[in-house]
Amino acid sequence: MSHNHPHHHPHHHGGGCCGGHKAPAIAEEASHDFWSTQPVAVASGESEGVGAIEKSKKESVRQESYPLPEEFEWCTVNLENSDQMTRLYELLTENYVEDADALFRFDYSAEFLRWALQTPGSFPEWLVGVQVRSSGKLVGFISAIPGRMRFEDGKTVHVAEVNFLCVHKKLRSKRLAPVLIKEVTRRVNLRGIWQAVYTAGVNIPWPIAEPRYHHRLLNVKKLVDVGFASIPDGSTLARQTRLLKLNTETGCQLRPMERRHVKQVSALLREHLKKFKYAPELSADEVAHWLMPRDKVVYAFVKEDQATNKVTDFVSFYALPSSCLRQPGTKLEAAYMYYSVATSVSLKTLVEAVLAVALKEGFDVFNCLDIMDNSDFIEELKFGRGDGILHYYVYNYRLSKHSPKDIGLILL
Ligand code: MYA
Repeated sequence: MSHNHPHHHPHHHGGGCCGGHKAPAIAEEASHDFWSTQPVAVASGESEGVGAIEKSKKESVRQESYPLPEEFEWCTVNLENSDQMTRLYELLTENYVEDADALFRFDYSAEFLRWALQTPGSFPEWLVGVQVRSSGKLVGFISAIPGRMRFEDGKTVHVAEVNFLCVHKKLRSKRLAPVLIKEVTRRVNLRGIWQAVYTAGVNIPWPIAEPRYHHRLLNVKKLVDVGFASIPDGSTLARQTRLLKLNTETGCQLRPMERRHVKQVSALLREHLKKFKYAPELSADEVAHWLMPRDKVVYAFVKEDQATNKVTDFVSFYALPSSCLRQPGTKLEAAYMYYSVATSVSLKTLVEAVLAVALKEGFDVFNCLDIMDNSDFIEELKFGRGDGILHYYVYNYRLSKHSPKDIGLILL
C-alpha cells in the first residue's frame, strides 16, 4: 500500500502537466521562443522599476484575428448555449490539467464554468475557442474575465484574469497555445485593457510568487484507494484515520452566507485584502458573484456576533472534483480554500469549523495554498505539504518577487 513517495500526491491547480518540482533545474534558462517576445519581467530590487512594461497603444492593436492553420477556425464559446457548453466541458474534462503522475485530471463542472466565466462585466468575445472547420469540434480554448488588481506600488489596474488554456491532446506541441494567448491578448487590448494575471503549474518567464499546495485529508481510505495519499511506512490505515479525525465540536457557529450579508462581507474582505501586495479589488457585486453559495460550486459561511448580528468573520471554499484516471467513473471530491477573513476568532478556528462542514458535504480532501495568512493554520490543522507548486504571473507589469504571504489573489 505504501511507496516511497511523499505523503501526499501532487494535484495542483491551473498547472501544466508537470509540477514545478519536476521541472528541470535549468527551466528558467531554457529558451522560450514565445515568452521571450512578450512583455513579462520581474523587477530586480525592492519595488525598483515597478510598473507597466509596454505603453498602451489602442491604434496599433491588430483588428483581425490571428491566422490559424487552414483546418481550424476561431469561435466564441457561448455558455448559455447548452451544445457549446457541453463541447467546452468535454474538451476540458478530457484534456485539461493532470498531475505529474497522470492519476487525476480536473473535472470542472458546467455550473462551475458558468460561475467562473460569466462574471460581472464579462465580455462574450473573451471566451476564445478553436474548432475544426469541417466538423465544428472544439479543440482549443482560452478564457479571460475582467477584474481589478492592486499591486505593490499601490496602483489599481484593470486586468484580465486568464484561465482554462487548453489544447486537445492530439494537437499538442504544434504551437497552438501561443496563438490562443496572442488572440486573447488582442481581444483584451481591444477593450482597452493592457495587463493580465494568471496562475499555472508550469514555470515560464517569470513567476512573481511560487506558493505550494497543502492538503487536509478528510476521507483517508478513499484518498489511499485512489492513489492521492499513501500510508507512511510502519503505519496503518486505522492509525492514520484516527490521527486525522476532525474536531467537529469547535463551538464556532457558522451559517451559510445570504444576500443580506454581502455588504458586510465586502467591507471585511476589502479591509483584509489591503494587507497584501498583490490583491484583487472587489466591488460588492463581485463579492456577491464570487461568494454567494452555489451548490457543488462555491460554499461560504459567516459568523455573526450573537448580540448585534453583525458579521465578524467569514470563510469559503470552492468545489473542484478530479477524475481518477485509473478508476474510470470515480471522482476525487476536492474542496479548495477560498477567500476568508477572521476577526473575532482565529483563522485556525474558522478553518477547523469549515473542515467539518466539508467532511459532512462529502468532500474527500480540503486543499489550500500557503498564501495570505494560511500558514497560521496549516500545521496545526494537519494539512500535509503537497508537491504541487502554483506559479503566479502578471502580464505587462513589472513587479518584484513576492513571498507567498504577500499574495491576496485566488484564481480558480
Ligand atoms: S494554466 C493551465 C494550462 N492548461 C493545461 O495545463 C492543460 C493541459 N495542457 C494543455 O492543454 C497544453 O499543454 C497547453 C500548451 C495549452 C497548456 N501558460 O502549443 P504549444 C507555452 C502559458 O506547442 P502545448 C492557464 O490556463 C510554452 O512555454 N504558456 O504547447 C493560465 C511554450 O512557449 P515558449 C504556456 O503543450 C494560462 C508554448 O506555450 C503554458 O501544445 C495563461 C508551447 O506552445 C501555460 N500554462 O499547449 C496563459 N503551457 O516556447 C498566458 C505552455 O515561449 C496568459 N506554454 O516556452 C497571458 C496574458 C494574456 C492576456 C494579456 C492581456 C493584456
